[in-house]
Formats: sequence, C-alpha cells, structure tokens
Amino acid sequence: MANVIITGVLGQDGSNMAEFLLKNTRHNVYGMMRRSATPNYSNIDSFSGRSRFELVDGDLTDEISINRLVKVIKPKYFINFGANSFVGCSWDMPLQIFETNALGVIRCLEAIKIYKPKCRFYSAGSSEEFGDVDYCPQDILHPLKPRSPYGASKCTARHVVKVYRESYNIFAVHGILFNHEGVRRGGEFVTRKITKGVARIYDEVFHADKWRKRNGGCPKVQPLELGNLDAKRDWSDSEDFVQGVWLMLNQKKPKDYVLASGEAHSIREFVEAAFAHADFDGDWRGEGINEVYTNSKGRHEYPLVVVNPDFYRPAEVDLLMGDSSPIRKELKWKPKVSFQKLVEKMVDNDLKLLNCKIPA
Ligand code: F7E
Repeated sequence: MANVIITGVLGQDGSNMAEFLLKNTRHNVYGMMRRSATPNYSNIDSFSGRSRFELVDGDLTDEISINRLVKVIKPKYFINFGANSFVGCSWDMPLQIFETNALGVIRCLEAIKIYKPKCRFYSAGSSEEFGDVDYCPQDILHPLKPRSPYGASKCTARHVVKVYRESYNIFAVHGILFNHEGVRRGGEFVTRKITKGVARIYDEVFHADKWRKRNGGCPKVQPLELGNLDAKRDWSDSEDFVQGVWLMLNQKKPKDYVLASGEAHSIREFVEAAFAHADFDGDWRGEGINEVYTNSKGRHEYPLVVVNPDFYRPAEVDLLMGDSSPIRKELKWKPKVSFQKLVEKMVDNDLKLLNCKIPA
C-alpha cells in the first residue's frame, strides 16, 4: 500500500484516475484541488467518502504548496493531471497557461527531486504538441509543431520531463494523449457541448407538449452554436486512458507512449452521430458560416446546429490521429470504448441528467 498524489482531481482525468486506483489497488489517493470560491465536486461524488481518499489543497503555480505535499505525503506516484486544458482560451491567457502547464511541471519535479526522488511522476502530454502535422497517424517521433499557447506549453513540459529524467534519474514519463472524453468532460469542450446540446434540444422538442398546446405549430428550438465543423480529432474514452497512464507508470524503465484510438472523425460526424442517437434525422444545408444542420424528420423543420465564427480559433489544428501501437504491443494496453459507444454513452448521460427518457 503506497501513497499517490493526483493533481486536478476534480477534473475528468483526475477523477477517473482516482476512481480507477481506489477500485483496482490498495493505494491511498490524495487528490489535490486548487482553491476556488465555488468548487464543483460532482466528478468525485461517487468516491469522495472512501477512507483511502483525501482531498488536499495545492496549486501548481505555488511551489510552497507542492513542496509541502510531497514532503508530507511522500508519494510513490505523483500523477499530474492538473492543467489549464482548454486550448480555446490559451490565446487569451498564455502566461497563465505556461505558469500552470509548463512551470507547474518543473515545480512538481523539483519537489520530487528534493523530497522523494524515488517517486514516479506522470506528466499529461497532448496531441496538441503535434499541431500542423507532417504525417498520419502521428507517433511518438512526430516533430513538435504546436499551433496554440496550450500546445507550446505541453511541448515545454515534455522537454522538462526529459531533462529531469536524464539529469536526476527520476522515473518521469510524459504520455501523449489524443482527445479523450466521457461523462465527466467539461461543457466547454466540443464533444460535451454537443451531447449537452442534443439533450437540451431533445428536451425542448419532445417534451414541449405544454408549449405546443399553448402555441401550436413548430416547437421553438434554440440551435446549438459551433465553430469549425471540419476539424478532425482522434477521440477515445478517458476511462480507457487512465488505465494506459497507470501502465506507463508501472513499466520497468520510464518511456513515453502515445494513447489514441487510431481513428479520426470530424466535428460534423460527431454532431451527426450524437443527434442520430437521440432519434433526430438531420441534414446539412448551406455553406461556410451559413451552414445549418436542419432537422428533417416529422412535420416540422428546425435548425439543430448553426455556425458561430466566435468559436473559430486564431490557428486551428485540422487533423489529429494517433498511432498507439507501441503501448498496445509492449504494455498490452487495450481500450474498450469505440467512437460510436463513446458518443452514445455521453448522449445517454446528458439525456438522463435532464430526466429525459432515452429513445429505445
Ligand atoms: O476542440 C473544434 C475546435 O475544445 C476540438 C483538450 O482536452 O484535446 C482537447 O483539445 C475541436 C477543435 O478540444 C467548437 O476548433 C468546433 O478543432 O473539444 P476541443 P481540443 O482543442 O482538441 C487535446 C488533446 C488536449 O490536450 C486538450 O487539453 O473542435 N470546435 N466548434 C469547437 N471546440 C469547442 N471547444 N467549442 C466549439 O464550439
């Protein structure tokens, strides 16, 4: 039985990692959270009462707090999922992104070097490091070509991990994780934004009896607003990924790996799959910023998705698709959830949160 520190425990990956370790190991899990006036504990509701779980205060921008935690807890594993992970806002706050995502990693590694040099460290790398890609699928050798301050901060973290590993012999790995989603995903990311939008529209349309009785005709639907529909991403389930992270932390010698599904789908395809699962039949009409995904089933036509250029990014990553064959072969990592299952799971969850009956 050992101690594990997980930063970012209230987020999607941190909470999934904590839950995985509580279920599958006997380790004590210390979940680090940043002080906030209104913290959201919903992602840890299912396990926060467990005796082997403790919430601890800390901040990646404050080395005093990181040093104190490592000195007192003496972790065998330090899993750093804490980050500002929203690429879209990284142009607006590049310094904060670097403070947390890049310098934060130095703070963790310095604390480990001084207080617990045998601790195993995981750094959450990202496919955003590859940016405007040279080839497909991208593997661990793909050049670093970030297109956002977020991507650049993760490239810095990757170099820092390598430097500490080679200079101080610390067991530190930087996993390159392609997009990974799930029911704990934040609503600002495109997948969750879509599945929440599908559930809201489903609720508006199919539960609008009162509205219809009062007003007659077509129900009033507020369409979902999205940015670039043509970007392609390699989406997987975060719950599958935390298992891959644990395998990376328990290999004999530290080595970085890519976690990915090996399939790329556009935002447009995600929209189609998500609405179809909730029994909508849509088609795309118009072009560019005037493109609209329109419901074409039943008596009424109404817009489901419209384009809002406010959601375009100053520089886009058009296509990401990863090659995770090394970790599948060498560490026997095997993801369970396909793209289709992931979409269905997220739509079902968001319908349930609105007390909607899931279509048969
Ligand atoms: O955007 C496009 C957007 O914000 C995906 C993070 O976990 O994965 C994630 O980064 C794509 C982009 O994720 C909207 O332009 C269109 O092309 O869901 P996202 P991301 O930027 O790929 C990587 C691997 C990480 O490491 C990150 O931490 O979707 N898109 N319309 C939109 N994106 C958003 N957010 N909102 C839209 O309305």
